Amino acid sequence: MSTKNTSRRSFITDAAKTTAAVALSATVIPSFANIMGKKGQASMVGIPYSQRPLSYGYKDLEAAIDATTMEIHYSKHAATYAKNLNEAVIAEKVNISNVSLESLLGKISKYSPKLRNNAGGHYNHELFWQSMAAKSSLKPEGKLLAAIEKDFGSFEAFKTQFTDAGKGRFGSGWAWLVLNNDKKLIVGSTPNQDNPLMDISELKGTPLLGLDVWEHAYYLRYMNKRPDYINNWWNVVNWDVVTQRYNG
Ligand code: MN3
Repeated sequence: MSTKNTSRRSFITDAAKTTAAVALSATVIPSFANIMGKKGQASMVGIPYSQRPLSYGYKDLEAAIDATTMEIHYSKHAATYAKNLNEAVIAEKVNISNVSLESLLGKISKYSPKLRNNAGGHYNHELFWQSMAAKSSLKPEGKLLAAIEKDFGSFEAFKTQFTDAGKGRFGSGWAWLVLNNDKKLIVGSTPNQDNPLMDISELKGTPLLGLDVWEHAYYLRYMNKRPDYINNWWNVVNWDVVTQRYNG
């Protein structure tokens, strides 16, 4: 009884420390590029996974997503994935100073469902926020455009395939543009918070663009009309960032 209480108390203390560290690091460090940035390497020992600040305001994506949805999605849903990921890496004794988030995802089958869901949830949302911009060029240029035209026939054909992947994902999940191991661009989807970096995923490769098709991402404005959400979402895709990922 007393042992149980002690371990529970120490867990709560650890969790409180994590929460404090998140709050502290959010105040002190202006950008978390170093957390997920350079191939996800957490560069400072002891700093847990955190959300990067958005590069736009909640209202700025109104062409596709209303401000309330953005606020709840970023500050509640996605924040919870980051918080739960931090809890899970502590509980499962993952040394995040040694392991990038990407490589953790690559061997996610070794860990608990909590770690899988929240590592995926954190990675996917960070990628999603960065994949959008208030002003979109509406299509890529250069080498990425050429590759899309080569692998899908045309940019419009790619958009149709990607849209269909998002529409066709049963229940909750993500649609993806992925560079596979043969350096070919492919489109697909994953369930829940899985992603193409995970060893358990059928769709495999480097994610270049991801679309959240969970109802929490669109229901306030679009209700049951997921296709309308996807069609409008093309108006806020940040092709500069997607191109950087492709070139990288
Ligand atoms: Mn979401």
